[in-house]
Amino acid sequence: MIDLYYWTTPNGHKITIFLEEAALAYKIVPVNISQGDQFKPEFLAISPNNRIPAIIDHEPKDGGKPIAVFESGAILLYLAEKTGKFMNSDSRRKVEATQWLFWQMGGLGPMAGQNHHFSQYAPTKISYAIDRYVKETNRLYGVLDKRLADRRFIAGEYSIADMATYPWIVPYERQGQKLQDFPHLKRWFESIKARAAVARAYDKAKEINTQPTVTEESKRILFGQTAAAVGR
Ligand SMILES: N[C@@H](CCC(=O)N[C@@H](CS)C(=O)NCC(=O)O)C(=O)O
Repeated sequence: MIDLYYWTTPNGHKITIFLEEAALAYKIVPVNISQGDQFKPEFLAISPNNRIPAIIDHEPKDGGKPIAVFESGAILLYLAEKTGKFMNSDSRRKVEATQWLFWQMGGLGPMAGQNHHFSQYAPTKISYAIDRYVKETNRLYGVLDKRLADRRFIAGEYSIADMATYPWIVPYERQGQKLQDFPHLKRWFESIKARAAVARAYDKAKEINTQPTVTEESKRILFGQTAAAVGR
């Protein structure tokens, strides 16, 4: 049994997608980041960066004590290694999936996140910042479109790289992007959306929360955090 510390955001969806695809037994522990649950000491003990997602695996492969993992990319790698699924063990094919997983973690996720922030949440509309992140998101969509021109999935076969990337394309309109500008990406996006496990993952989200995560009230909790947020 895996405990998934989760909220209904792109980084959270990555892990419900994996768990549904692999048909692993899991229990969702909601961490309502709009209300500040991410600062509770019991959550910080497993996720010191005060961010969802995190997991506790109560039945690790080595049969030892439970293992806690934070950072969605590390969780996907951990689960792929645990199950032997969604990441080929051949080192050449494995590096295809891992480099694109890191591309999502270090590029698409943070850039699209800043895009959302400056386009939608910042109290003042700073055109330089909006333009910078909308353009950088556009460049990253272009990179992905090119990558998908001659393969069905990002690493060739369906993998954790697709699971990490898909939830960050779902809000493409909010990112100022048009899927029709990226035909290969669009074809890939629709094929992932059509997967039953992906639909189940997004249905799970609706059971947990149907409200927007960022509201006028939650902005005070989510934005402007300093070291004091984690008790320093
Ligand atoms: N690099 C981290 C980012 C996680 C992240 O930013 N999580 C957001 C939700 S998508 C969060 O927990 N935010 C809480 C906060 O900002 O206090 C990962 O991929 O796990």
